[in-house]
Amino acid sequence: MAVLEQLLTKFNIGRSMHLTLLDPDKQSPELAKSIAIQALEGGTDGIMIGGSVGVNQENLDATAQIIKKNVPLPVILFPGDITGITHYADAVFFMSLLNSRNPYYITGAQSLGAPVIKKTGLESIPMGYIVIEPGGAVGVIGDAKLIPRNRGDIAASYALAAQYLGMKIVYLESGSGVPKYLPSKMISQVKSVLDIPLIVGGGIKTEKDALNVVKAGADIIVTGTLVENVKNVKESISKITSAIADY
Ligand code: 1GP
Repeated sequence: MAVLEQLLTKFNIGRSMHLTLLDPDKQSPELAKSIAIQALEGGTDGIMIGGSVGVNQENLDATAQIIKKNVPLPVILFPGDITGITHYADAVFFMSLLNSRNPYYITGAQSLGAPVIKKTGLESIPMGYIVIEPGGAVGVIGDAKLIPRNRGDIAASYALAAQYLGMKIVYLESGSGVPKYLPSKMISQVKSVLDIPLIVGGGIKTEKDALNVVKAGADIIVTGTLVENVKNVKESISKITSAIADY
């Protein structure tokens, strides 16, 4: 089954999902494999691979290849730039940073990356990417006109525009490793206008955070920094997936 179809299957029956984000710049491919295996055992629904800084073809290929070979989960690329593409994955979030000031991050990188993706045969999943304060590395690198955390209405307008532009998923991002995940009010305002799945990421560290984000309306949550920092990945992911299992 195609990756989007798998995500939509759970979305359509009203079940929340968890994706584990691995940045190839942050650990060796071997360690990434071990984290991904533990995340699988902890109940994650898929592995995302990408990062804003330091991703190159070598570490990306090696990370995606070893995970694809050893972990029976969808492997989805989350490219920070055109360097984020490898044929070893299953799919790519073909994302446009909708609130960037720089057209490169809205359609420029996409036009450069599209022919490369076509050659790889990767499934391309059109995604509207919206960066909220504080924004982390992607806010700086993607030249985002950061949306204030108390302006869920503005985030919702961008999200609805994404849906009307034909994108299949919306990703609300507050930045990797930020101190606090997005406010519930903003998440629910965005959710209320959408018919497509809503991904929320940035600063989700505990099962309580995860539950709050899902209760507010996220269909899919992403955790990245967490798996880089904890000793027992399986246990940490398992706490999160169990906490959100009934939503
Ligand atoms: C980054 O939203 C993701 O794009 C994950 O954020 O690293 O804070 O989990 P964290």
